[in-house]
Amino acid sequence: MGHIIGSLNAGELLNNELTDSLSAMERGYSPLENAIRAMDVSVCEAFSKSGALAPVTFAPGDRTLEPNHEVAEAFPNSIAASKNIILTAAETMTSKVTGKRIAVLFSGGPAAGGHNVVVGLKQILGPDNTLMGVIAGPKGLLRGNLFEITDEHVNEIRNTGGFDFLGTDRTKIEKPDDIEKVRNVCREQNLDAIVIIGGDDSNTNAALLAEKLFSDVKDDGSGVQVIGVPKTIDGDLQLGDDLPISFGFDTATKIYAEKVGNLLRDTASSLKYWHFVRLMGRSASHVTLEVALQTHPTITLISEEIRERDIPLSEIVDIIAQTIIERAKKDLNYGVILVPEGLIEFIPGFTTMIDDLNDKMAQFKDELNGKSIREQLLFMYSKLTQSHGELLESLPDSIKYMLMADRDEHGNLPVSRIETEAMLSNAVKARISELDANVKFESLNHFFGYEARCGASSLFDSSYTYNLGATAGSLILDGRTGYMASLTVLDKGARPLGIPIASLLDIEMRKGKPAKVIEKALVKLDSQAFLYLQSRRKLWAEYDFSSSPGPVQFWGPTARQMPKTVALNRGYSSLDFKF
Ligand code: FBP
Repeated sequence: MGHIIGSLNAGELLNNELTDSLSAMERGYSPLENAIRAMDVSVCEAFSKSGALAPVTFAPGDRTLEPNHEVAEAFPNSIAASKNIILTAAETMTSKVTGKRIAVLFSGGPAAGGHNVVVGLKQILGPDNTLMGVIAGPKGLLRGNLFEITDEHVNEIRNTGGFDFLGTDRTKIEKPDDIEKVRNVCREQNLDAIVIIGGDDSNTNAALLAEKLFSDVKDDGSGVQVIGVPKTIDGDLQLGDDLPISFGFDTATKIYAEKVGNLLRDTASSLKYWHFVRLMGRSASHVTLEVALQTHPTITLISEEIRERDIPLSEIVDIIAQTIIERAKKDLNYGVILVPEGLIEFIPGFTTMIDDLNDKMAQFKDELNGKSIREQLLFMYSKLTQSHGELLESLPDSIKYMLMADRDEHGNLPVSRIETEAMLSNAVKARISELDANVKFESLNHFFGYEARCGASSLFDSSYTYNLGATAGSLILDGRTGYMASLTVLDKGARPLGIPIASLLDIEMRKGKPAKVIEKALVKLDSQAFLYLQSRRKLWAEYDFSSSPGPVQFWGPTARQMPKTVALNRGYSSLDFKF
């Protein structure tokens, strides 16, 4: 009898060149990945001045950050040490630092390039220091789940996407108990430093750990250094010229742009569908803006604009419906509409309703426990203000249910699971039939999210992250703590920086309580990237001006391109990174 998972005789397949190479691929070695592993990444001059890769020292630069007063009081050690000054790479390190034990972990959502942070870190630390990998993110750190990273590991993970080498999670390290656990792990493992590779919330973890482990961890009274590395496909961890972009953004947007470019081609070929595409990126619309600049879709919604210009849902729907009707007059019954993942949090009325909901869910946590979603909703309608209750009740069930979903440990709404694109396309359909029943409108909904976070790392992300790893390692060897590694002037050689993390914290409401967190960088309406979109939008809506950038390129004319939004916002004269 045939077996459901295979009936071939394994013996027949052995000793065959094709099956040998296929089974090699089963182990995760695709020929393309092997070729990418072998690729050289660019090293910025600071690390290669002496001819070989060497760490650098840091000195105070000319930029000072202004911390929130309340935050400054809660982070006395970090603020006193950094004086809120951004450090800049000074010289090649001449003294040899040896015997340090450093742990590295991934935190939050995966992003391409994380593996190369580990590679850069390992190589800059050299053979005289030990790099330990923490399994499964902050949770693994609390459990003391560590192993030594070897040169063989480095060869295996070089230039590959994903975080699967170590795994990741979203545990928030905050409570005194957690800090004590980390302190104990540091003692047991004899650690001198921890590197946290993560986004805004993970770097908030890093700031707190740096403060709490500043001194008195080891028997001689010394502390454990903590360094952050800016990661997130969302691109919402940026700080002007001092931190042009988080890593992972470039790869993710290039992958989304390929898919959106393909859809634009498909729809201009088949001439009959309107595609509503929601793009990952959480609250900020950087991902959507970047993909729009790469592909020129028919309509691009930008959450920040909707909030700032106070555009209600009915008007968003009207704008889309009118564009569809106008195009129908030219027989263009198709197009692509980009919707940022976190749009729902920015629509006037929804913002305050979601805040109210977050507060009440935290306040009535015990009462909600054990209730079904329907019961929870009924309970909530009466607890929210009348207008918020009515708004929540008016929404489609799928949206309501997701708005009631558990927040993550950092208090974030799981926007990746809220089908805003479906809500919009249904509303647009209804509006079109009110305005002009003769207009042909067929829509398809898409969510492009998890597909891109672990894609093969772009050349930009591979190079950027290798240098971020080398920067993090240099900060450690230079004795620094509480800094985030960064690189500036990506168009002119790139220079390593250390940004004092505590100086970035602000007060925000999370789970109904004020929390000290790194503020998410949102799309600015006066930024060059947004203004560029603004100047082209009408044209892209009226005619077909789409561009199909194709797959992520590792060789060829566009291989060295950085994100367009970064080049435009930083005023670089070319799209190519130069280091
Ligand atoms: P980070 O901020 O941790 O990098 O995560 C980004 C992200 O990919 C968001 O774009 C998305 O909304 C979220 O993670 C999804 O989270 P999860 O992986 O927990 O489903």
